[in-house]
Amino acid sequence: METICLAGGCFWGVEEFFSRIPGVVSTKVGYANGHTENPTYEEVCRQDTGHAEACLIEYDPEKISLQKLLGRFWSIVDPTLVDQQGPDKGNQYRTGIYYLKAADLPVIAASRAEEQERYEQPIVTEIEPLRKFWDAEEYHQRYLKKNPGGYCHIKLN
Ligand code: MHO
Repeated sequence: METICLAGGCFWGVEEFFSRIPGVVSTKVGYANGHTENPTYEEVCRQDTGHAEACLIEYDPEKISLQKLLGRFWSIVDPTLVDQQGPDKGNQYRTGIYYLKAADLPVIAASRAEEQERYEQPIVTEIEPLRKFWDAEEYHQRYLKKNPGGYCHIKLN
């Protein structure tokens, strides 16, 4: 199994979207690549923690490639927006692709270059190694399965 960490705005919708994709084995939401330890949701909302709301996605590369997963990712974000997705604004809602192994980087770079052709504005999606991932609180995990009809900034179907 392989893992990639994606930030695409509010992590409730991002997790629900990816959990429905065949080949995705498991998902988990959390706070990525900020500078504070053990962040809580409240801190990420109100303070300058540097963390992005993100989803850790474990997938079976024999069923879905990273390239295909990234294609799905681009379909649910506006990668030209700075610190915003949908109506949610703030640094925690920036878009990001955080990789766990360096070998993924060329695939990610190629995918971004291809996606850039669709936009006149530059893609600002952060592409970095995953330095830190703090699990979000249990009530955020699979939030939209627990709360069907809950807030979701992306189109799930
Ligand atoms: N606008 C949503 C965002 C939730 S998300 C987990 C809310 O304020 O509830 O960031």
